[in-house]
Amino acid sequence: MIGNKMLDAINEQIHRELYSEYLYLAMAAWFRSEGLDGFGHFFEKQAQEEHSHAMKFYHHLFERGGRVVLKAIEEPPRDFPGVVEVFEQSLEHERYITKSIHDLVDLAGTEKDHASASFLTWYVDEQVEEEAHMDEILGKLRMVKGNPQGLLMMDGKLGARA
Ligand code: OFO
Repeated sequence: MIGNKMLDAINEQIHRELYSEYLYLAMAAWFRSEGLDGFGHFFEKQAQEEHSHAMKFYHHLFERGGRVVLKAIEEPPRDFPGVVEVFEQSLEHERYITKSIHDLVDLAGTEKDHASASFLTWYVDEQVEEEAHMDEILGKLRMVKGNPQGLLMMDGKLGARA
């Protein structure tokens, strides 16, 4: 059975992952409203991934005899200043999520919760990928420097995200 500290901390993490889903969906909606449907598609997929991250925690709590408590999800931004800024914000958000995962790993250590420590290794690895992915796209966008042709080429590429 999971301890109360870990239970509360994972419930907070479920909220963070669901907020991530909401944030990326807001970004997707903004891109689609700007006519960049490929970028929109990319962030819709990202939002789906965040949902699956939340659900993995959700099922973990039930497997450990814990109770899932869902909290209110705050409204994400409606508008974004530009394409590069969206990726800067996404990278910053992923770094924040990485820190929260590392804090959970630390808590699992102090609580001697070996089951959670083992479960969390998947998230530690996933966050390396999440940050690298956003960083890579950000790097390309900085190279493109708002050039419409380059932007449309990237829109086509990101629109193919499976
Ligand atoms: Fe769930 O990794 Fe992104 O936020």
